[in-house]
Amino acid sequence: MRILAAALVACLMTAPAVARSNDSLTVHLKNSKGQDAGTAKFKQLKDGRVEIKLSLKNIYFGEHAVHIHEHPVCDAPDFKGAGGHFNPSGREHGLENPKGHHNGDLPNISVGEDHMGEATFKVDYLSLDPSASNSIVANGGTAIVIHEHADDMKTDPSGEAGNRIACGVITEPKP
Ligand SMILES: [Cu+2]
Repeated sequence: MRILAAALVACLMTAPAVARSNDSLTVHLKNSKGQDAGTAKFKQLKDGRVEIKLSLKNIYFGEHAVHIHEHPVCDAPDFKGAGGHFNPSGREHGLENPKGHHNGDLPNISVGEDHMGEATFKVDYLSLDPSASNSIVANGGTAIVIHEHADDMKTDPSGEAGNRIACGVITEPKP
């Protein structure tokens, strides 16, 4: 009986982390012309970080800023509806900012002459848990935005990254 109770407790403790439907989600991006711009796969890791695996296409050659923006809206061609950077922690912009940085700041991605780019980031300042204060799926969600230029990692609030050239809405997957 005691063994059974212990097993049950172990089960209850581990179940939510593996059984939640929102431990991972795939976001489809579109570019300003409405073309398929690839995917961003988000995964809540066991260590509390979120992994973001980008696989981009139909994006022009060069280094591009990648941000999470505050509204779950991707309105081509300018994607202004996505609003400003996702920033529940109320910090200034830039991964190299000594005062911290927006929750939506991510490293740049390098896109090749074939207009494709791959990158994987792991960050501890985002969450897929809808009840977390830094959740990217709470309140209807957020958006992942690719910019025309690289982020300089310091200029507040935009990182001087220029226009928005691709976007994907991040929402909680339906069970
Ligand atoms: Cu941005």
